[in-house]
Amino acid sequence: MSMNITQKIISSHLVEGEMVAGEEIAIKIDQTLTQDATGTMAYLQFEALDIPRVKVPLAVSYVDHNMLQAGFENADDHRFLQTFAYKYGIQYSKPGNGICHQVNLERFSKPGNTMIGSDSHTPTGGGAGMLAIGVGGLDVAVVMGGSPFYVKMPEVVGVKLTGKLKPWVSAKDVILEILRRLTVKGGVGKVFEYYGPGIDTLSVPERATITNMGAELGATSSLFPSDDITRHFFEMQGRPDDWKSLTADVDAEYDGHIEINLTELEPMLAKPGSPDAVVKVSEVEGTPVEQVIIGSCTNSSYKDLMTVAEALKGKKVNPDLSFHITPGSRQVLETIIRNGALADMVSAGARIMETTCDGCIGLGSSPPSNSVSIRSFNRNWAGRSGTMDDSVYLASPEICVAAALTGKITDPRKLGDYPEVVWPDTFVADDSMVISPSNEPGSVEVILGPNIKTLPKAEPLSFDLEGKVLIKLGDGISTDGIMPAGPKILPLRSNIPAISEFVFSQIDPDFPARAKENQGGFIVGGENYGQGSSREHAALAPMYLGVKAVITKSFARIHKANLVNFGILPLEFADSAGYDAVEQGDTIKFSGVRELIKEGANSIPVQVGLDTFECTLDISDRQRDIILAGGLLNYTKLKHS
Ligand code: MIC
Ligand code: SF4
Repeated sequence: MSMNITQKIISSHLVEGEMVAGEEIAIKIDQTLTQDATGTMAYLQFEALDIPRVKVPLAVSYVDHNMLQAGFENADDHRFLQTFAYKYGIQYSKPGNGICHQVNLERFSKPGNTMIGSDSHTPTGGGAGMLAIGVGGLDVAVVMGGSPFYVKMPEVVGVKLTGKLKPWVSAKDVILEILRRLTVKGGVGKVFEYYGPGIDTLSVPERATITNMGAELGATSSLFPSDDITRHFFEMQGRPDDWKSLTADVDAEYDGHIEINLTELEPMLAKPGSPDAVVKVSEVEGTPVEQVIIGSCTNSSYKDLMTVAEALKGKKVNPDLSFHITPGSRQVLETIIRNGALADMVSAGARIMETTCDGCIGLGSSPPSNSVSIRSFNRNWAGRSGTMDDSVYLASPEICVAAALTGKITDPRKLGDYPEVVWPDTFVADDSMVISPSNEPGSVEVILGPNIKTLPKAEPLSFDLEGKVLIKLGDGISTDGIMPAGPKILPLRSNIPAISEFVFSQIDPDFPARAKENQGGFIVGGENYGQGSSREHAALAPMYLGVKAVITKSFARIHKANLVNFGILPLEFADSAGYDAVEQGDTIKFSGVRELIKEGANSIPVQVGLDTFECTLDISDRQRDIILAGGLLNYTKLKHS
C-alpha cells in the first residue's frame, strides 16, 4: 500500500489500534522533550510512578522559559531539573543553551523518529521529517515510564507548495497564509504534510518555522519530507549519520488538500488578538510601532538572524522604538558572534537578549501601555505580552526589521536588495551545555526547593455530579486566558496551591475564591476552548480548585487531553441551546454520570433547573477509564499494581 510520510512513521511505530482517522492509536515514542515551565510537574509526575530510569531511547530536559531569576524559585527549579535528569537518565540542556525547539532541531532531531514534548510547539521537529507532537506534561511522564503514546489517528492534509518565495517574503508568510485560510481551529485532528516542488526552495529552519506555527492551527503536527536539503542540514550540524531519506510514495493519498503557490505570496502580518487575523502588509502599512522583537521558537534561526543582520548593516534603528533580538540557540548566537553579524545588530541599536522565550511568554520585554509591538513570534492573545492593552502583530523577521528601521509597519520590499544568506560549511557543534545522565544514579540526590510542592491528588469520579457554574466564557479562550504566564505566575509552576490562585486572573480574578467557596463546580466555555499552549496547569489548577467538568461548544486537542489526564470531564453541548441556557451561578447536575461513562455513553444529560440538555462525551474507552480512576496518574498506577 502506498503511504504518505505520516502513515509511514505511524505504521512503523504502531503498538495498538488501526490507522483509521479519528480512531485512537498507540505509538512507540523515540524521543521526549520537556521545557522547565512544564517540566518540573512532568518530572514530579514521573517520580510518582516509581520507575528508576526513563524508558525512552532519548529524553531531553530543556531550560528556556523561566529564565528570570528575580528570586530563588526559578533557580531552584533549574537545580531540581538538573539533578532529576542526572538521576533518572535524561539529557539536560542548561539555561543559556537555547530555546528547546531550536536546539532540538539542531542537535537531536532525526527524520522518521516520533517525539512528544510538553510544549505545544514541539512540531518544530517536523521541519526535519520527525513526527513531533505537543502534549501535556503527564503524557510525557507516562511515556517516559514506558507506555506508548495514545492519540487519535489524524487526518493527513497534503499541502502542495509550488513556485518560489519572492525576495522579502519568507516562511512565516507561508504559515500565516494557511492560518488566514483555515483559522486557529482549522487543524484540529490533522497533520499537515508538505510536498511539491516548492519545498525544494526551503531550508530546514524555514520548514521548521512552518511546522512550528502549525500549532496555531490546532494541528496534531506538521511535517516535511527528509530529502537532500535535510541531508545538507544534518551535514552542517555534523550529524550526517542521523539523516535518512523519508518521502511520501509517489501515489500517496491525503485526506485533504491545500495548494500554495509560493511565488504569489506577499509579506503578511497577524493583527492583534489572534494568530489567524492575517492581513497583507499593505493593509496596515504606516502604523506607528513602539517595539519590535525578533526571536522565539518560530523565527530565531541562523537564516532569520543573518537576514536581519544584513538588513541592519550600516544603519540605525528608529530612535523612537525599542528593538530586541533573541537568538534561538547558543549555536546561532555563537555563529553570529564569530561571523560578525551580531556586531551589525548591536551597532544598529538592537538590544540583544538571552537565548530564551523571553517576551514571547511575557517574561520580560513587555511593551509600553497602549502601544504597537511587532514580533516574529507565534501568539498574540491580549495580555500574553504582559501588557493588557498592547497591540501585538505577528510577522516575519523581514517585516520586523523593516519596522525597526522605519518606526512604522513597512513593506520590507522597500528596503532594497534582499540579503543573500551564506550558510557556513558546518555549524559550531558544541554540546557541552547538554549534561548527560549519571552512570551511578543511586548516588544522585534530587534537590527540591521550598517552592516545589507535592502533587495534588485527584479522586475517582463520583456517582453523581452537582454544583455551580463558576464561570461562563465566550469563544476562543486560550490556555493563557485560563492560566496566565508572565514573571509573577510562571515561578509558581511547581506549586499548584499557589498557582491556582491565578486561574482566570486576567478574565475574572474572583474565580479561585468563588470556586473554593462553592467547593468546586463547573466551567462553561465556547468554541475552541483551551487553544494554544500545552500547559497542563490550565487543567491541573482548576482540578485543584474542585472543577469536575468543563462544558463547551468545542475543545482544542491538547487541552482536552489534559482535562482527561486530570480527571475533569470534557463535555461538548450537543447544540447551542444548552450553551445559551446555562448562566454563571446556575446549579447543574449530572445524574448517574459514573455509570453512564462506564457503560460507554456518548451522550450525557445535564440538568439545568427544570431543563435537561444533552452533552457529547467524545473520548476513547481508555480515556473513560482514566476519568473513572480520577486521572492518568491514578490510572497508570492501578494498571501497574
Ligand atoms: C507557550 O508558548 O505558551 C508555552 C509557554 O511555550 C507553552 C508551554 C507552557 O505554558 O509552559 C506551550 O506552548 O505549550
Ligand atoms: Fe517559548 Fe514562545 Fe516558543 Fe512557547 S512559543 S516555546 S514561549 S518561544
